[in-house]
Amino acid sequence: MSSTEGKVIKCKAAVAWAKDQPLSIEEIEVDPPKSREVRVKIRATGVCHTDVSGKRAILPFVRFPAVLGHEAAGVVESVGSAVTSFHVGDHVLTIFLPHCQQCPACKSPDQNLCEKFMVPSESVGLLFDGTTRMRCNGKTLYHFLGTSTYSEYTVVDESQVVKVNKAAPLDKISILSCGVATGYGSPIKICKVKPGSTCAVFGLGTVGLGAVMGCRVQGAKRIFGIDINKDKEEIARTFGVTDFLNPNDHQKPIHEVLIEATGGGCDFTFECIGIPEVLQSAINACKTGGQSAIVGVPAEGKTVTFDPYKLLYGRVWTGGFYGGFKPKNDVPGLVDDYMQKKIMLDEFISTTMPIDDVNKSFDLLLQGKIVKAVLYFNSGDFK
Ligand code: CXF
Ligand code: ZN
Repeated sequence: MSSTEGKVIKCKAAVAWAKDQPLSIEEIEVDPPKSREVRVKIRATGVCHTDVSGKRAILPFVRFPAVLGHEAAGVVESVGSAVTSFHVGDHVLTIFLPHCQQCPACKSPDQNLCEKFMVPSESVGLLFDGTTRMRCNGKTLYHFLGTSTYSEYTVVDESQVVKVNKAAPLDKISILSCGVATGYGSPIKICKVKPGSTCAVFGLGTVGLGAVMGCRVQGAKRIFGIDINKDKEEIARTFGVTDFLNPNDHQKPIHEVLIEATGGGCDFTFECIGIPEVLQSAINACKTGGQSAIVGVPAEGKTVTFDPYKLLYGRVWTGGFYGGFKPKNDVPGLVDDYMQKKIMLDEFISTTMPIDDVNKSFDLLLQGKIVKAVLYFNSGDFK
């Protein structure tokens, strides 16, 4: 039993008071977990584009004032009365995609879209019982994606935490909580890339580099990496890109360049940004019978137009959240793969900084200067 169990905890958090405002470092109050919840001490939390999009309110999943952050690793501080599968001191990742293990999707081996993920708009920012666990100066703070990891302590439903190997470094494995797994799983679980394939990955941020890593693990022969930031070439090659293309260096649309370079199109393409024109380009770059996966998340309300003949000629347009992984089944194995050096994680992390620098990390990400920033609350943890 921890000394804080059952009590309200006062701790540091980055609060997004309103759309487009810089986050503000505050002392907040965090309630104890209710019966099927877990209170986690966050040790490391990654900065994902979805957090930046949350701040800008271009996704439908945010209600202000909010505690953003969803990609994190931490230690269980206390558990609710009905929680049996977590104990104080367990090392966990928080995951935006619930895994209730009871709904039809969770029971199916081929689907990961837990029905708890389908939050009606009136429930945005609330935990599953329709209430919140955080306040600042008497004001209610809303949760983000059920996780809110830009707080030193957070309360999460038991379906949104996964127990992992205690020997694994929390700062490194925190990034398996969203971006890396989202990219890495897409060639493995969503498209099931075949050995010898030709693949193209559009957008070489964390998700795109994760997808490159997945293509390589599946035995792809040729992996095109596409990004308008020329500085991405070097890191992309370390992850397995064989051919780097910068659309700004070409007169023709990039899908035509790909069709020419491959003699007819790619077997698999992955759009890892969420821009409608790029989504079109990715389906256009597939050969007949090829597959294109939507992995990046477009802003709310964006639509794509496409030529139906692309699909009549046997192309498959697919997509999915969290790389098709089922969190409780797959995440412990991903952590173990990292420990056994079967997957890279360190190479994604460009900078590790205190939570106080959260706004700086958002700016660096938007400017394309970093791949992944990991934030921490206690300087002693990773020094
Ligand atoms: C997002 C995808 C859209 C729903 C919220 C989470 N994934 C990762 O950032
Ligand atoms: Zn994310």
